[in-house]
Amino acid sequence: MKIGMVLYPTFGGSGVVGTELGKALALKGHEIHFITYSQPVRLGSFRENIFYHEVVVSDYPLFEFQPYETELASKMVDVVRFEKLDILHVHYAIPHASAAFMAKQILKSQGINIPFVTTLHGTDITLVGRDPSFEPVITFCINESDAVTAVSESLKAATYEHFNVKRNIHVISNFVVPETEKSVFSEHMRLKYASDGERIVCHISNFRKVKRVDDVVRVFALLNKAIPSKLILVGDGPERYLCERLCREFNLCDKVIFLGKVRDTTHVLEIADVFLLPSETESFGLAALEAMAVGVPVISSNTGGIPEVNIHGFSGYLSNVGDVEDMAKNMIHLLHSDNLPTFKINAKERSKEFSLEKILPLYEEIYRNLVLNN
Ligand code: GMT
Repeated sequence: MKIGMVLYPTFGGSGVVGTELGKALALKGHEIHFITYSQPVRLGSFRENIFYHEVVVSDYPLFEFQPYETELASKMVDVVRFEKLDILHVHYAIPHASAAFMAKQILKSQGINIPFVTTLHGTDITLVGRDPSFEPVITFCINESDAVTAVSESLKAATYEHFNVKRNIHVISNFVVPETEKSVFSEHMRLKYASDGERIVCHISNFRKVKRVDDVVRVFALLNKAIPSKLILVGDGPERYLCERLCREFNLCDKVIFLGKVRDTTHVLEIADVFLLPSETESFGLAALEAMAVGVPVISSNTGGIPEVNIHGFSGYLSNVGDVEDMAKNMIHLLHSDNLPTFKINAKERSKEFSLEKILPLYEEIYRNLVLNN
């Protein structure tokens, strides 16, 4: 099939899922056309069956706000027509689903019928989408999509709860991609960040409020009183400053390492002992799954879709949002040398439930049904 994949090209989870899905489909022989405003970070180098169409946004002086949605819809029309696409798959409802709807109507007027699939990822429903200024458009686009998928049961339930949506929503979980590169774990690398006997805690996010990065520092402060350890923080965003301030306040500057944005996080995760995700809300928690896939257990909040990924007492532990004492207590228990090896094995085992081989055919089946019935 010829598939147009529309996504955010940045470090966000929805862009990662869309890019990895496109790459995996291309490997299976499908022709994938990525449509977005900049090259997706996970796209990597030249590959067979992959094409990238950049949406260039005009900066005409009249526009105080650039009309990205209009340019995106026009680009979709162009790519569908001239590359003869069979289907469009848009990741994250805002504004991708409404742009796809617009493109579909334009193409219809030209005698071309193109189905589109919308994948809901999280904040498009739980935070941004619920904003009354977006709600009517989101509701309409979800109802008008030819198929809708959500990355967890929890996100599906949230969609029915907050929007006037009656249609079927397929739950297709996020997935982990098997490593193509060889592991680079080395004791030498680990010793650069933590001395012998110290544990390494890792957190990866976009440092937005919803991630509660201050809780990451608070949990680490409690842990560090009991177990000598280091905290590696990957990513950047609006709450980083707050995080840095807290580290100074708690006198932890020599124990916390801010790496900033990292393209391939696997190599950082390989030297970690535990991953910490205390989010306020999380539709799935792809970062946690990626940690588990390299054998790193997870201490997390029990919100949204996280309990569908992290199993309490098996691949890690879950606590109520904001309960930093409980998270620290669980982390101390998990990091004990009698427990850690089992949790590491379990985390990896659990991640296998989300293997690419299990998930990819579910998307292909949706595409096939729509294309055959088009
Ligand atoms: O976590 C973010 O803020 C980024 C956001 C995105 O849309 O790029 O992530 C959401 O989608 C990911 C991929 O499906 C999920 O794993 C994340 O849980 C979800 N984030 C939230 O729900 C906060």
